[in-house]
Amino acid sequence: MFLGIDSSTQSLTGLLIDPATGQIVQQTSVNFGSELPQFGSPSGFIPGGKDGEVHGDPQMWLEALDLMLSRLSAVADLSKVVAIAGSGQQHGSVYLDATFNERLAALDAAGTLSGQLSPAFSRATSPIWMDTSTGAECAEITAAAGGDEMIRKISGSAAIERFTGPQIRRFFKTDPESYARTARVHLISSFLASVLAGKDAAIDPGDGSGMNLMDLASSDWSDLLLDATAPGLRAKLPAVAPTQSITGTIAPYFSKYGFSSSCKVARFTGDNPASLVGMGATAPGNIVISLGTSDTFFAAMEGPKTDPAGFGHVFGNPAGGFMSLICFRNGSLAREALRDELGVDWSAFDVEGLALTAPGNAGNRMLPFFGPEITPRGDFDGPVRKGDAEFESGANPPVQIRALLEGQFLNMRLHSQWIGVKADRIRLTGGASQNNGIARLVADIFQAPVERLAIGNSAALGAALIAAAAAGEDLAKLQAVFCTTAEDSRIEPDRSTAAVYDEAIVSYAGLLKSNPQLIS
Ligand code: ADP
Ligand code: XUL
Repeated sequence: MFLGIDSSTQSLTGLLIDPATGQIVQQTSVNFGSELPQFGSPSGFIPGGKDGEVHGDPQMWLEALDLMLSRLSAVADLSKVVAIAGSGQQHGSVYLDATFNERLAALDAAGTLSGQLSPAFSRATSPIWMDTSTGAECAEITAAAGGDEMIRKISGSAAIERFTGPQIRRFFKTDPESYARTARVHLISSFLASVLAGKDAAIDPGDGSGMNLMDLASSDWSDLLLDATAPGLRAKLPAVAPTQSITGTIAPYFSKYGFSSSCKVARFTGDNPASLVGMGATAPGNIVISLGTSDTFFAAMEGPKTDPAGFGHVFGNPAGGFMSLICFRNGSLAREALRDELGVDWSAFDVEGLALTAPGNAGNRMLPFFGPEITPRGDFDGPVRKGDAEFESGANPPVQIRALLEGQFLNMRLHSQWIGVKADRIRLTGGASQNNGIARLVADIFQAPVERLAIGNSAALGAALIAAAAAGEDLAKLQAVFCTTAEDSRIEPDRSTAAVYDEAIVSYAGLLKSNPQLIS
């Protein structure tokens, strides 16, 4: 069997596959907010950060790993696991002092991970992808590296607030002593891989390309970008190594969950690159839309093409080559905010709720941003509504809901045009993908068929497939078995709505342009 672990924004999941039978053997999740309330992170991050700061608690991720493995070991024989791989929410970083390696090597099964490793944190909390506090650092890095286009060409992305390089620079500026004490900066993915292997793990190109530090062409750190970011940074970073490769064997600590001492720990990657694998989309042809805490839009890419507007990214594709990715911060969090504001449940967002209104929403439009947005960049503190008086006053729930959802997917269509491929087929994943009303709307707005896979957690599945591939199994063959679409899951677009949405995208773009909260 192979184990995939996904440490996402709101939960940590373990998923076991058996390639011999083509079955998912078990999957189990730990929800950070509800199951680990002692960390005060109801949505997976520490609320109330100032000036755009959003941090998570690395102790919480360690507790969740112990808890998930103890649960999994109660229902599955983990001695049969040949290899483990994993994925983490991207861009988030963990800061460790010089004792980290010794502590990893000395892990005692009688204690807990967080109890034994927390003293090695040189920064108590970890900035995560929702953090927008590094505007000044992005400008400084851009100037020092020779401009926007240079950074984009080398790393695949302009300097981006949530990316790890700008976050590291901010730490260096605000707390230089702790930065100096930091011997290792890990991504969440490589941090968890290090813990499982009991030794320092490399970063893979899929997650490494989300740092504004890696040279896409060579898959190594760029000296120009390192120097523009913070002093002495190369020595603080792990190496970059291919996604389908092995870090080492599992640390003896984990024998308490039944793992064999020969179990391998493969490379960990970012949740989106892992999801590309788990959605069977590593070769060009499928576009994936993931509706998790954030909404993301991604696809395998023939060659590295960057977004001239600076919002989209090029990441390493775990199967080789590249992938495009665009991230929308106001994904499920905005849908949840409107749902709670209106006092309705998800059924109001589903087919029946949407049937109360017509495609195009009679011209009522919403900029669907309930908090800061990254695509496009803007300091929104609530949605912007434009339409008839009743709508603008916030009344009439069905019209509000359609305006939010149409706004989200028009915004996605508008900001994915730079990739230059017409979607032949969209594969939908993430928590909100099970909502049939939302799935239908995606098909109509993109005028492309939408499919959903039989398995919901594509990042954890992708990680399990990466583990198997790193141990020598054939990835494409495994994808053909595991990445199958659910029976009757295909939704064809309603062609009669094409003209409505072609018009809607123009009026949406106009509303966006005229908005003063947008940051250019
Ligand atoms: P992440 O991996 O980022 O933690 P998930 O992919 O697990 O997130 O998605 C979780 C989110 O999915 C929930 O927070 C919720 O907002 C959303 N969700 C779950 N069910 C529905 C539904 N039926 N309709 C719309 N959204 C839903
Ligand atoms: C991608 C991004 C998010 C996180 C959390 O660039 O910031 O999708 O990976 O899922």
